[in-house]
Amino acid sequence: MKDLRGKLNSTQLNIAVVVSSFNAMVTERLLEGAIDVLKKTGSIETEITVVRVPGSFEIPLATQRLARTGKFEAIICLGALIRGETPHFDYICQQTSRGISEVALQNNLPVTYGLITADTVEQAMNRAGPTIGKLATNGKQKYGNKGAEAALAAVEMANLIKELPE
Ligand code: DLZ
Repeated sequence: MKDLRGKLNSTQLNIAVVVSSFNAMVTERLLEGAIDVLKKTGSIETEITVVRVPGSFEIPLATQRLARTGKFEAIICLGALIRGETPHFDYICQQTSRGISEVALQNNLPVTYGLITADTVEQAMNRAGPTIGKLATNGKQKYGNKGAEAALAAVEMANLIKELPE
């Protein structure tokens, strides 16, 4: 029996992070969480590329351009969509999510989803909490950090995909 699972080891993996500047108070914390995980799993600074886009809607295009370079083993997408008074939120959420999954499938590349979709800023901030190392010291974390989770998934998938048939 084969039981395949990607290692949580990012040594010598080139990984890009595409992060939206909209709701930066949330997305900067997601970025911090993602970088923290990459460093803890073995990445060095020169192997990490951070690309900033204006809003979540722009994430798929930037991700596609990076994917097409063939230089990255995985791409982590980070954004924070917070519901307003109009249906704008729903359109951006749908298109962004669809775009991100299309880039992954069309480029045969692990592209992970570190976007928060929330009704309030408070809900979003709760999901962009201190990362695992810091959790141990304050014990208050309830909902985790979606950036850290997306980074872990990217590392695991980058290693797993090497083991899977083309
Ligand atoms: C316009 C907009 C709105 C209303 N809300 C968000 C949001 O909650 N999160 C986010 O990442 N981006 C938002 N944007 C910006 C769009 O993603 C996009 O940048 C603009 O519509 C320009 O294409």
